[in-house]
Amino acid sequence: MKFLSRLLKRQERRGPIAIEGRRVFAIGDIHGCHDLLCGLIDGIQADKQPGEPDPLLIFLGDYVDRGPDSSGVIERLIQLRVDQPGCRFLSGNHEEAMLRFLKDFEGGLIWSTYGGKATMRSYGVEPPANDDDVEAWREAHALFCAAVPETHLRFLRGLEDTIELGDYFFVHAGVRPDRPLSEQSTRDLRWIREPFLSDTRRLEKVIVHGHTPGREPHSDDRRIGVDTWAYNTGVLTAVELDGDGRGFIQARREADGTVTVGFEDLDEDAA
Ligand SMILES: [Mn+2]
Repeated sequence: MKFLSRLLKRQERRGPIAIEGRRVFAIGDIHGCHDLLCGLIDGIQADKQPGEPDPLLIFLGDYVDRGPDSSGVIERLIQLRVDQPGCRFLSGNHEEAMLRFLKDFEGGLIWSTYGGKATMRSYGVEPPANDDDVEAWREAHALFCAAVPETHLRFLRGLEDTIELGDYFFVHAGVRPDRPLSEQSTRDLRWIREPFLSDTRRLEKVIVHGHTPGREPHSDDRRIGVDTWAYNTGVLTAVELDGDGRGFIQARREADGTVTVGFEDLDEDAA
């Protein structure tokens, strides 16, 4: 009986699980920080134990814009999919905006105001100095379209909107709390902030997301937010889901430009 009661207690305390027997890492908004992405991937790989299956890597979107090397980030992610088949990639609102610009430059011009210029430079195209110079923009647009490789376009067009694993639901931005997870709009999944962030109702699954930056990652029984504003703070964060345990791994750019990686476990109560 003692054994049974202990077993029941254990079951009661069991938290949400993504995949039994395999670690899952969900990586937050990279925004052109190629060095932090490489550091984080190396850190995750170095932590792999002998005999352990490859962890599943889920990228939460916003690979491009603002930071210096969006093109390098996409190239690294494409390579990663070759090295570690099974990695999964969500679309952020910034990938949506970049694709829109590639398709329709006038409709997509707004993209240049929220980080797109840095992305153009990473592909070797200098954006016009004057935002109102439509002819210069038309020219830059043509150069940019020619500069983005077909492999990058295929990657951007193949991104997912949601990933469901066990008790977890992975999205870029969040979900509308009064609507079932199966009936969310693409717009909300990629753009929502409130009422998702502050709502207190439990959702069908724990939502893992990026999009809204904070100095520290967020973790409670409704949601895990891992956007730590990499292009601004120099810290890129991923959450590690290991059984019903939860922790964070961070790649940090030091003052001398080197990148260090550290793990941080959350105790069960905090999780
Ligand atoms: Mn975003």
